[in-house]
Amino acid sequence: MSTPLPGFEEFGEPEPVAPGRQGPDDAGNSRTGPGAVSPQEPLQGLLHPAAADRSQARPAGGREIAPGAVHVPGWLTVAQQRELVAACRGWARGPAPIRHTKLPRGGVMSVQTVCIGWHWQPYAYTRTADDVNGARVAAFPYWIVELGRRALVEAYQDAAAGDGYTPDTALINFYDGQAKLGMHQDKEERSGAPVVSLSIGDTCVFRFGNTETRTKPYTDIELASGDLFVFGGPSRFAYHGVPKVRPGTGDPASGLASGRLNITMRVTGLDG
Ligand code: MD3
Ligand code: FE
Repeated sequence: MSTPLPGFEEFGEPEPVAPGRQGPDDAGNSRTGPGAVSPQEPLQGLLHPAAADRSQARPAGGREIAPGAVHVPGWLTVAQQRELVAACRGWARGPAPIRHTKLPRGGVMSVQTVCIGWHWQPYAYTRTADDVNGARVAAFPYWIVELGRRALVEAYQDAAAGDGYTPDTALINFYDGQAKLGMHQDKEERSGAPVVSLSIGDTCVFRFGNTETRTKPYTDIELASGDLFVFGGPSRFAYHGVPKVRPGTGDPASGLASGRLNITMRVTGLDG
């Protein structure tokens, strides 16, 4: 008998139906079969620029924490958060299910991760999830590329900032109330293109360090549901981590009853 992954029970729970929706299959997607809500098109298209209703969102532009590192609180509307949560639930089910990543020296990460586009396993990207079930990873949908470009335009307040930005992988991290992520650099990508991070659910303490050491100096920032963070330029290779999640701080209207979801899109610089 298999033991459910801690935290996955809540993450895998079907979200309540939003007011005004007929039901979970109003876009023709089954939420129970393989690949359910793993949409090449988001359910209601709210993540497409043309369809996005920004009236509930914070005005664009954010705070520059360090050169190239920009935090935009409240960037995603609640409706967009729900749509992203639904898509992430689909990817969490497969083709390679979400898991606690095993580290080469025998450790296991408290965070649970599922990847799209490319599969990340410490410390390399592959097209198949060899440390999970060997399945080929889910395709990276174009609507996420568009979302990433719009994130750069709005964070950097530069209409051209998204030009030529074509992320090809995303790591989707789920944190239960106890999960943490130690200070690390992301350097498996052979590209200095920015990383776009989206947070949903419980607030966390995000620790943004420096490029030289995994210790001080660092800046602690709270990342809440709907927040965008872009890491470009010299910040791209800075050490960072998540020392703490604040359980119970998220609004279930995001689609997540508990825990924290973080989506980071990246350019691997790999082909094939
Ligand atoms: C700065 N994730 O997946 S997002 C990761 O909240 C990761 O799950 C954290 O660190 C999370 O690797 C932090 C912010 C983030 C992500 C990637 C970065 C910041 C980054 C890569 C380079 C520099
Ligand atoms: Fe990271």
